[in-house]
Amino acid sequence: MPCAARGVLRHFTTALPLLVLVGCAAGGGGGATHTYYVAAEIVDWDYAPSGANRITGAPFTPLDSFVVAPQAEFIGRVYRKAIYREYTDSTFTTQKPRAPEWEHLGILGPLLRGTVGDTIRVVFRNKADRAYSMHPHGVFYNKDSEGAPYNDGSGAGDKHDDGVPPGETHLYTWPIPERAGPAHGERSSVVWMYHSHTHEEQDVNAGLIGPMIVTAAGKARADGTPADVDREFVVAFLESDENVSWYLEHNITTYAKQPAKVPRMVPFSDFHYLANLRESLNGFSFGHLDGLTMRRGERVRWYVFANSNFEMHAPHWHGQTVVANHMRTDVLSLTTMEMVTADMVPDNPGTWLFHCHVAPHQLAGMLATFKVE
Ligand SMILES: [Cu+2]
Repeated sequence: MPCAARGVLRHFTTALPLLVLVGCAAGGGGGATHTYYVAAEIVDWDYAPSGANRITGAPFTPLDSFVVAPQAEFIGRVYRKAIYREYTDSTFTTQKPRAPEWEHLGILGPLLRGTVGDTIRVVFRNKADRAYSMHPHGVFYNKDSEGAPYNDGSGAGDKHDDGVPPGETHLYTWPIPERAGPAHGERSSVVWMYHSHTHEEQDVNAGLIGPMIVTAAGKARADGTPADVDREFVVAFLESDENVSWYLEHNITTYAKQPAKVPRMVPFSDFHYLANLRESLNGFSFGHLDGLTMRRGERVRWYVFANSNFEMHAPHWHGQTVVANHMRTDVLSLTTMEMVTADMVPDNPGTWLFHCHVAPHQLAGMLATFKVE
């Protein structure tokens, strides 16, 4: 048993000592347990921090401005959101710094990782202002680790995970069986998501979503990364519908210059509604996603996924091709909550556009660049 975190603890409040939980990440498969300390917390998130259009290299145009500049009836580029962040231990006092190669995760929660046969355990602390949860895709969970409330007949002891109240802590346990790893003939690793599912629509649009990578048994390095890959990137094509975020009213009253003039409960076709559909890559619009840097000839694996609205994205790489779904292409098809793995061996140095090919999404800023050195 490689990790002291193995035990019978299921859920507990902050009042109980957590000293028995010791972080570990033995890696490499064969029954290791990986313990992560993840908090939900409130941030004021800037979708375009430089204040300029980094794709055009020019100031925002009047057309861009309704999504980037606070105006009488529009919120601008900063929104209050709830996001997942990783901490070093069960005291939840020190955020774990992101490794440079993972800074591009942006608004996404921490990367959780395991190999088939391992177990992922998440000590979840709700540092936000309302009940949230962690619901994983792909991996195995019992009812105390599903993170979703519905009429499933589970008893009171299996409900705490459904919506962890502010200030409380829950231990989610997610074994990684064979069926959570790559299928026969697939690549050496696959991507899954986790997200809050207490009120799925509002929670995910508020920002509570993150990635998880599972590597096939026998195909991982000691740190869990797939041994046949040099560089991994995770990019979420996120249409964040801020109209259904829990923080819409806060954002209107805080950021719109004349909150009283902002119409509430407008139909989907209304411009006020469209202006709150934030199209981003990992929470960054108009070229603000940094860190997509690789070298020519490296074996690069891209994991992409979409958010939970009427998503219809077409991730497109300029200057290179990828292999995905046993097919060579440079444009993927990505619908709601779809997760796709694509491999690239970049052969063409330079700075290249990486964007959604859906025209309205481009107009709203769903563009980034990547760099091949
Ligand atoms: Cu799109």
